[in-house]
Amino acid sequence: MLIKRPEAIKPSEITDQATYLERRRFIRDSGLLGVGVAATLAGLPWAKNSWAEAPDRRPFPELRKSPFSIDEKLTEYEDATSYNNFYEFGTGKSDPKENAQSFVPRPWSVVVDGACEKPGSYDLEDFLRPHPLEERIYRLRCVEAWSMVIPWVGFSLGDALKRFQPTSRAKYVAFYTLHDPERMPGQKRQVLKWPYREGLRMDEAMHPLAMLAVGMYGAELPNQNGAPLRLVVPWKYGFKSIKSIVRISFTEEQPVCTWNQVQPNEYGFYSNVNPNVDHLRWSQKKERRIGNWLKQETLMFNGYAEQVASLYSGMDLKQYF
Ligand SMILES: Nc1nc2c(c(=O)[nH]1)N[C@H]1C(S)=C(S)[C@@H](COP(=O)(O)O)O[C@H]1N2
Ligand SMILES: [Mo]
Repeated sequence: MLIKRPEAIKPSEITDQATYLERRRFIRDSGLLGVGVAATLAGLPWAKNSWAEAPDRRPFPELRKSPFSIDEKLTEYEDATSYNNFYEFGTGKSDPKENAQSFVPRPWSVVVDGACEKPGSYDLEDFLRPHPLEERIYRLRCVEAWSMVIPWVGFSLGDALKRFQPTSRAKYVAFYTLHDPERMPGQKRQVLKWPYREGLRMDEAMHPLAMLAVGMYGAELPNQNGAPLRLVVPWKYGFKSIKSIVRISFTEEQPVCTWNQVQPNEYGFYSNVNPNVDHLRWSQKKERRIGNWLKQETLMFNGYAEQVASLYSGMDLKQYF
């Protein structure tokens, strides 16, 4: 199937900004926009997860819908793009949006190395080309006990990894964020050991739920959400979902992971969402869904237990937290 990535979209196919604003104005003037409008819009088939939620990014038309999607109310686009963790752009929740505006996530390449037959440095376009994009609505549970529901755009991580033909020595896969303090000003301070690094066991990485995302809400990723390429591992705490990836490395040993490196007694390598294993400093039993008043129960593996629990059978999840 031929997939149109933003680069391949003809201008005539894109609703331009003016038309978009016109449409938006029409919706507002006709009284649709207001209290509860997100719910209203979300209920309309043409508007559900529409790129109209992401006016500043180029849309991905004709996304296929993934059967992995959950049926829960989406977090408001505004919340998902202004309440972020992305320490490369500052440690406050509103810092990433503010400080990532001038970041240009192009040109971009991804180095693939380590235990594989096809290592190399790939232009982002070449890296993405073989993969049909789809929309997947996933829960995102931060270790800080808040959560969101986000419609990602991307594809299964495993489909990408297979192309590089990992060898039998590949037991883990490591991910690295761009390290460029001029473009990521938060890296001028040593709040973390840069670059941000994350990792998965090979079987976790190959699980179809693990995803590489290039967009959200039907359009390209905003910078603050990890443009142009990020990981999304919905059954793990949010910090495993590393942003702005420039290197993927197949390793024999368990890779160093940034938060685990900083506080190994608070942030484990696995970091599977688990209401029964408290953080050293707070309970993980409940979470605040951004946009809701009342807290809700946190689900085992963030609600993905049926799909992923078998990856950890026989493991003591209190020990391997
Ligand atoms: N490179 C990098 N990736 C990162 C982070 C970060 O600080 N740097 N924060 C993580 C954390 S703690 C969370 S909860 C999610 C937040 O993703 P979002 O801002 O898109 O919701 O990104 C994760 N990925
Ligand atoms: Mo997080």
